[in-house]
Amino acid sequence: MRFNNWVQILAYFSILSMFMTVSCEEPTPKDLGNEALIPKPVSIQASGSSFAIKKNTSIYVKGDNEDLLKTANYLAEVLRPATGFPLEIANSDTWPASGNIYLSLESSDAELGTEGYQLDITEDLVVLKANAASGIFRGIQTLRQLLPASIEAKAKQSGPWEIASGTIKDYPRFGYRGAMLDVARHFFTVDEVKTFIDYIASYKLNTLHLHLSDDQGWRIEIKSWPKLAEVGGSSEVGGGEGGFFTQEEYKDIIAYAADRFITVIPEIDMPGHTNAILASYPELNCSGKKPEIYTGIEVGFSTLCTSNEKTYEFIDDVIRELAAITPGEYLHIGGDETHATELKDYIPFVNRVQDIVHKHGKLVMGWDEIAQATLKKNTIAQYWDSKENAEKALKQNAKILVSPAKNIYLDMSYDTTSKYGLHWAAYIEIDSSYQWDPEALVEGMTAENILGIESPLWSETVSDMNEAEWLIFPRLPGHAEIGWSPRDNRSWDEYRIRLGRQKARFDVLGINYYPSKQIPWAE
Ligand code: TNX
Repeated sequence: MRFNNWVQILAYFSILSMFMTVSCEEPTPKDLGNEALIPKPVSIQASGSSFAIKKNTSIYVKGDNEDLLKTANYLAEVLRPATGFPLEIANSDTWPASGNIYLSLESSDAELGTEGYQLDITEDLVVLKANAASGIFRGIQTLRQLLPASIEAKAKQSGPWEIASGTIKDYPRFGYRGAMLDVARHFFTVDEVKTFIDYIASYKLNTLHLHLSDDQGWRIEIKSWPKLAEVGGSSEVGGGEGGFFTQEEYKDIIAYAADRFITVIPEIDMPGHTNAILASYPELNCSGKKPEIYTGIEVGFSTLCTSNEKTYEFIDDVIRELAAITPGEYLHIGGDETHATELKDYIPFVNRVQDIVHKHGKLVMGWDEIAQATLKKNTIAQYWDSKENAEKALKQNAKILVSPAKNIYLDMSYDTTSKYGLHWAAYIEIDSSYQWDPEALVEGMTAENILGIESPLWSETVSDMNEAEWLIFPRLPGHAEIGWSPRDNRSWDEYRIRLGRQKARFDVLGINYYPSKQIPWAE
């Protein structure tokens, strides 16, 4: 190009700059199919463009469903800190004007169930549809991951806040996707439990199992047996001060979880794992003697006195109080590793405790050993170790919650150099924590009799959430994908790359993750 004079040069550059301003307003081309989403959605159709959240973007909700409004508020709270935008919430019965986000419970797509969602992203609008607010909430987690990782920051960031365009249709493989936190071996504060809830919510899990009692500590206030918290709550592994949740604190945890469409299942482990109970109330010990408070990590040495009527009065009181403050349908009765209880005593004990739980209006969940007893209707056996017990449960037509220690235990070390974790079941690197399938473990254990999967985090070796994060991340996202995504869509070679691209999110959130060499961590 040749310019003959300054006027021409100026004219050229001013037209060019005008063009550039206009083109900056043009949506950035983006590929929805190449986003690093975990868990991987059921189907993605990319349309090659993008939507941008801007300072005047509002979140519109259709109708006045209270739960839907809650999800809109949650979305606004997720987006406000980093964008610095007001993201007002408004009501609209028709699709809003261009530039906005629309949440609607009018999906008319039965396949989505209660947790599925459809996300339609165009240059003009983001429309998130579901059959229930729980589906909208799960879809919001997808939306979060479609935004730059800096959206997770607590302070204002520069943006731009672009979301690749296209359509995602998504729903879970299993109806139950859980994680367990052992607050008994080491106590975790209410705030730490809430952080854990936020982590599991971001990967679309829907159940938090709280292991509230064990040899080393009792963690829930029971008004009719106050020494449980006073004495039983005063210890933990390693001799720390322990702690317990008051009933009000427990309700606060439940409400926080419910706002994230997560159900809490409390566990009172019995008849074994009960040293903290016996130290609080020695009359529940067959010897009547008060045992020493226990701060080690052995298992299988304690038992409630199964032949003493007082034991069942105790259990009745505890279950009654717990049932009254637990909205979920299940109570977990433990039942594992009862090496100090004879089988002839264990079986009638488990049978009787199931009746007590039913009397207080709840259903029973227990570790796989309970299948040695007669499982009552709707009792769930949690398979963690024994195939034989899983088979016994299946023979009784019980459903199984799948938590095989050597695949899914979050407390197993990664390898011999791991600073936290145990390794009695296995060393579990990221590949082996991802490459297994719930339906390929036990003969006859298939989708029809699998309730879902759960990742237990036992806390013998971790004393706070920062340490726990090192075991949780980066394995939990893979478990979430096993529970949510269709089996045939999963491949380790592709997954490890997607996981590596979550690094920026872990960093912004300040997560203390294990930087496995198996993963190509993206800078
Ligand atoms: C086995 S899993 C246990 C727990 C331990 C865990 C440590 C299960 C039902 N019982 O008491 O904390 O191993 O990995």
